[in-house]
Amino acid sequence: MIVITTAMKALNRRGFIQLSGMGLTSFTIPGFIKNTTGASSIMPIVASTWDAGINANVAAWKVLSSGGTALDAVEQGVMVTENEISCCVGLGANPDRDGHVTLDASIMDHQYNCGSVAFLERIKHPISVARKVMEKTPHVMLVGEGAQQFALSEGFSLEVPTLSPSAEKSYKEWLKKSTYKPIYNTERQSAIPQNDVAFNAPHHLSNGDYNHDTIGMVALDSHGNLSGSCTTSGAGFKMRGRIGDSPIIGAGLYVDNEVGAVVATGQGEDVIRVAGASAVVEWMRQGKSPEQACKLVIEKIRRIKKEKAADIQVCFVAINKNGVAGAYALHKGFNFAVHTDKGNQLLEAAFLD
Ligand code: SD4
Repeated sequence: MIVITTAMKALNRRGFIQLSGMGLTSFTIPGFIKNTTGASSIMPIVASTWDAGINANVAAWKVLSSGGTALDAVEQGVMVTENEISCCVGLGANPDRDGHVTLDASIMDHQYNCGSVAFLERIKHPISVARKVMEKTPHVMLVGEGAQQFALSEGFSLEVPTLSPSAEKSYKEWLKKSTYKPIYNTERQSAIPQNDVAFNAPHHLSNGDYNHDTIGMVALDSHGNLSGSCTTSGAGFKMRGRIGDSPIIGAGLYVDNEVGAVVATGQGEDVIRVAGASAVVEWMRQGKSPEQACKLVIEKIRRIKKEKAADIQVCFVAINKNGVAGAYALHKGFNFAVHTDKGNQLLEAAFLD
């Protein structure tokens, strides 16, 4: 049984689902079900950010539905997005303002093990390097040249440092003005005008395909364990050396197997200043639903940012130990994808404004 806590309107041909009423967008499945032998088993669930989450969820679900671990699911899921050309994930993404693509990623399992990389260049799958940091080093985070050296020592290939055609086009366009003006929801396939490249990315790639942003994913497996992952090129045309929230454990990603798993997307600086993902987990520990917990932290960001909150977007996606998924955003326009045994659906997140 799937319960959507708000009336649901099935919308367009792409299978998009909008939850009306703006109030609630929790996606609930029973965490514990009885199998034929009468023993309890757990129904897996995976949730991820933005439109790109749909494809990523498919790969994650393959792992989850065959009894695999949430950790494998969240790695393999976001690798799909790292393999695609987009504005904001993987080597095809937009560069920093000096013309270099620098990638951030993090991963966390059900036992508080975590690993991350930041400011990593020329490596195709930063999420897998983050996992190696977690599993093979005594550290949690490696950055820049050191992270790249480690990746090479683990057998990852050094890719050519050329920009993808779409990134090159966007970069040249951006250089004309070189302004830093955040445009939120660039991740969304239809949210902003085509060819608007001010801070993040063009809405469409040069070949006409839709663009997307940071992919964050949280999953619960059939063993009852949670894990999460996040991978991004960060803010397009950022200052060289800038690192966002995505590789910061507790900010862009946090997993507490007693409670839930949370991932963030949007303006990383404002996620970091509230220890975003960790804060959402703590609200869930106090009994809030995933959506309520996300909302409470979004409200805090708005209190802190005051009128400047109008210029940024921040969004959280959370799942709890019972297999309930929820999300919340500062502004309209954030969507997230949830896959259960009932299918893979794109949901419209609730928002403050
Ligand atoms: C960052 N949080 O680097 C990332 C970017 C992002 O949707 O998620 N954009 O700040």
